[in-house]
Amino acid sequence: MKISPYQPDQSGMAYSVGTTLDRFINLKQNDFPFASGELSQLLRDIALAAKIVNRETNRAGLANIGGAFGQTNVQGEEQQKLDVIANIRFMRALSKGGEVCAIVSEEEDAVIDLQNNSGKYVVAIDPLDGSSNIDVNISIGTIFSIYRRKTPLGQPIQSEDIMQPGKDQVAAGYVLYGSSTMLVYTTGFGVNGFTYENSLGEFFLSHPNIQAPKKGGIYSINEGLQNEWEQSVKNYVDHCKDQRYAARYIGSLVADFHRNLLKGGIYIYPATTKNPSGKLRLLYEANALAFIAEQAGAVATNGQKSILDLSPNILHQRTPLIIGSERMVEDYLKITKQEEPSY
Ligand code: P6P
Repeated sequence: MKISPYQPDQSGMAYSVGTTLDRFINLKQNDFPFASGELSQLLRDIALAAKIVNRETNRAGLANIGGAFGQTNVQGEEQQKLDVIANIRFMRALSKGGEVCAIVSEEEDAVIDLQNNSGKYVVAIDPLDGSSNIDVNISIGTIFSIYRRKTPLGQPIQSEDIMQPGKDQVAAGYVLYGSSTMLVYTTGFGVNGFTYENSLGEFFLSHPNIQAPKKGGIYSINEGLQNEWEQSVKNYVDHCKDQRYAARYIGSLVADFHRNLLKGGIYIYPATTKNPSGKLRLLYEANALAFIAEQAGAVATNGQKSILDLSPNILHQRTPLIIGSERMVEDYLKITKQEEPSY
């Protein structure tokens, strides 16, 4: 039986694998009868910046833009040259695109007010996550969340427009600069993945309607920090070893998350003695991946609550992150006895 190249999505809309991102965005915009096209344009703006960062990343070793920038960011982390370049590229694309009023970036101490009081959207972004891997040619990524501003047009208000819980995201995604470059995103109607064709400068639909396996055999955690974990986390990792799960930890969140999303697995960055609130940031790392995870049938928690239900109190707030296949997160919660799973 000939297998149709057409894959019906959750809205029943049939589209072919190989559809360009631009055409897909237009098709999906039709799912929103009153859509003004502004979110569509914002997604295109992000894709444009991703293409540019992809080019910069691919030529880093040749263009002397690898290595350290010589400054530290608000996190106290040493900025790589590409961190700064990626931040500039996304800021510029979002500013010129005209749909955004404010940006929260891992690379910026404070909220960037774009002085665009007609912009309806707020973007929280980690322009280049895992950048310490750049110089050794290991996959890195961009992570982004999109919110509608809560206050009427005018200067955005941090407490209202910026500090929103993850459940209020209107879209979220990541770009994985790996053996191929992919953009994976959701607008709340499923998760779709697009692969970049360098020779054409286009993203093409390659992974329609991504569904995370309910079970998996991969666990991702930095076992070098074992002595900094609570005993309950050690108990879960021992469980993974008893189950003979594969240990896979790239040190690049987007790469670990993407593999676990497609193959089934769990990524854990728990509280440690050095980072008692966890290392990963709620606004521009955990929330976006949690939205994608839940849209793909997976789960994301801080050990006590769903990530998407956490209300941010500070801009660069950190959180423990346990994210991946539903049954594996369920086992984690049972074994660490931190929360009765409601899945
Ligand atoms: P550690 C990279 O700095 C990052 O934010 C994630 O991409 C990655 O999963 C994690 O931190 C690695 O942290 O402490 O294991 O080196």
